Amino acid sequence: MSEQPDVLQARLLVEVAAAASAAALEAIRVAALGRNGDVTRQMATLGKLPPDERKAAGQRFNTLKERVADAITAKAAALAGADLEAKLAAERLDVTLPARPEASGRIHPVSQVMDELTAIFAEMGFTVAEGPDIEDDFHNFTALNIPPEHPARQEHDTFYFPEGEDGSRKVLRTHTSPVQIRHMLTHKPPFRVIAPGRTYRSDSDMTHTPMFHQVEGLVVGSDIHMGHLKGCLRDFCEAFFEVRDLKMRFRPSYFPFTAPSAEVDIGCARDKGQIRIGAGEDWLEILGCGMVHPKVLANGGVDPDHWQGFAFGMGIDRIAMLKYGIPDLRAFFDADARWLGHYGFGAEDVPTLFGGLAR
Ligand code: 2NM
Repeated sequence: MSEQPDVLQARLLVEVAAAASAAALEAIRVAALGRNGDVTRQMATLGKLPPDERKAAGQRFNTLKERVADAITAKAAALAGADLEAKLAAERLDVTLPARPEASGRIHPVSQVMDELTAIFAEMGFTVAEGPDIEDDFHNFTALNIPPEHPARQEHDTFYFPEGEDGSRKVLRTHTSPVQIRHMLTHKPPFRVIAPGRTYRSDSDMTHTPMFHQVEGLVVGSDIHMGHLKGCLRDFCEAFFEVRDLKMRFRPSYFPFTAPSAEVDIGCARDKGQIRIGAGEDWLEILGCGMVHPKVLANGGVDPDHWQGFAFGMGIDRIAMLKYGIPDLRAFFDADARWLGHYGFGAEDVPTLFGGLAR
């Protein structure tokens, strides 16, 4: 015995209204309007009615079907909205909370000093260049005017890789100069770049670690001369050590890749093992520099008849120790959380020239 259309419609609308999920609503739709659903089956019997009743009954079922279908559509939309509201409520975040209040990580002095010197040189128009730690003989030595039998290859205490199939041996770069060679080979002058990064020499004692950090700089332009070199390095040292009218001296020196070459000392005072920069009568060597050798420019694809350049290099670990009074180099690479807690820097204190290099 089937239900009267009014009763059927009322029951279905109540069921639709009570559906608690999209899945329950779909089950109701199938049970009512599906191929074997209550509405579909009843409509299939309309043909058996006498012709005068058939039309009115058919219209009645069509409205019933429309109302139930509309109710289902509206309910589906309401359920989807409710699902989204529930998901949003479950994933609610308070974006005004402080960022990871439990974080206690510190920035390593080497990273801090790299950020500081990058900020200073960026202000002077330098960009940062990078290259591989594993280098070939050409970029690490030959292009830098260090021929195969040159003593610098031994002096540099190079870490060599095993011979490759072609008999050549890769090296762990002994300085960041190969980055500058790569930059010259891929860029047209004029340019100013610094190359900070890891470097490697087989040397380990109180003041040397087999891996250490260097920054080198290269400026190539027309009519570049020693005066530019001296002005650039004075500006850098005064900004980095935060000393005005810093006492500096340039001593003649030798590097295969520069001519003339110089080593730079800054004025300091030493008392009881403590070093004060920018005061006193002592000197402290902090960097090497020079005018890039014409052969090195040519090896980098830069025409030495049209362009000149100056270059410099310094040890980052060493200047970090000097600036921040860190006594033992070897502690730099011990990954000791207490050491880092003491000598490290806050991640939010990003060095800038206007906001201060270090707080
Ligand atoms: C130093 C001292 C003097 C230097 C030279 C070059 C290059 F690639 F342009 F030839 N880069 N760095 C250089 C010059 C490095 O370090 C003590």
